[in-house]
Amino acid sequence: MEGQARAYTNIALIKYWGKKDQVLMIPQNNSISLTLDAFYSETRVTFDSHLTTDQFILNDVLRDEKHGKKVFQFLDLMRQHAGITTKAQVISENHVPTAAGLASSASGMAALAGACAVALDLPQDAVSLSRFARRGSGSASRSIYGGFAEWQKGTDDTNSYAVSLKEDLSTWPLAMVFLLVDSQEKKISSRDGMQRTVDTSVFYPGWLATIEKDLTDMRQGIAANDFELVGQTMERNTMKMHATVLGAVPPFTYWQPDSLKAMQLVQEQRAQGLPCYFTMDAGPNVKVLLQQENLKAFLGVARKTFPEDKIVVAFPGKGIQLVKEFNHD
Ligand code: 2P0
Repeated sequence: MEGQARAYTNIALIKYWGKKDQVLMIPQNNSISLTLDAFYSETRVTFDSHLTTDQFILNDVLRDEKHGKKVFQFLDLMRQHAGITTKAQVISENHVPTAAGLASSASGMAALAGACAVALDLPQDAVSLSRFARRGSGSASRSIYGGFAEWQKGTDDTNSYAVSLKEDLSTWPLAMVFLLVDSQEKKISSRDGMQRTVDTSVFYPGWLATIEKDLTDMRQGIAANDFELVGQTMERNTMKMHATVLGAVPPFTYWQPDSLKAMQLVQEQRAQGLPCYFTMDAGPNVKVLLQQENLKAFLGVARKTFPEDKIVVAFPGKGIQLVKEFNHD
């Protein structure tokens, strides 16, 4: 009853921002992402009848009930699927570049879902894995696939899952540069932030009213390898997401002064003829989408404003990898 998986993180170009059902993790809108190679999670799970409690070890540290809550809840769900009560040990490693300060529930929960599916002999096709991963963390549903994926919101547990839009990007070399901004304030988690926004933001109806147009444009841009269309649509979508949180009660923002500096850098470069666009998630870091042919020029400029250790380059990544055979050394 052992399974192991590796999953890469993904960044949403069209954001998942709001749930319809907080238990089943049914989102308010479809989202579209790019899986990246720079950050990944490797997880091994062992269901063992000798264990009296679940154990979660992340990056060599045993996590307590509070810090392991999402993992333990996910194990309960997988046990239900398998019809067992056996406790499990989860050993997970997040591979994140030094000083990046990035944690990812997307790669972590996707890897855990894959490892559990192997260990419990549950279905391991992409749709089933995406459905399992979604229950751990919404964005994890998209990390099953390499390249571009779309999480189709669906209406219930069976039809809310991600599908691949374009896995092979060998004819369209893209890159994403992370400009890492230190957060001084206590973070509002994406889960709490999106719920407060759905419940209270006067701008949330505007988000929902315009999302279909963003999705249509993004799908068209990806299908046609149209960098401008993908970039413009991504940037306007992230700006709208961040506008909704200003209308929440009480209002909040994920931006820090250096986030604005990074956004300005991108817009200035674009005005000077270098095609690049930014996106931001539930935190202050800025992620810049580029074509690889412009990477060197962009990095040259970025290094004048941001220290080397605050710049991380990522390329499109692969889908989930399941490991069925174990080496017990
Ligand atoms: C996304 N984010 O599409 C959006 C954009 C943050 C901003 O998915 O509550 O950790 O576990 O489903 O997946 C981060 O939220 O939230 C996220 P839960 P999750 O990537």
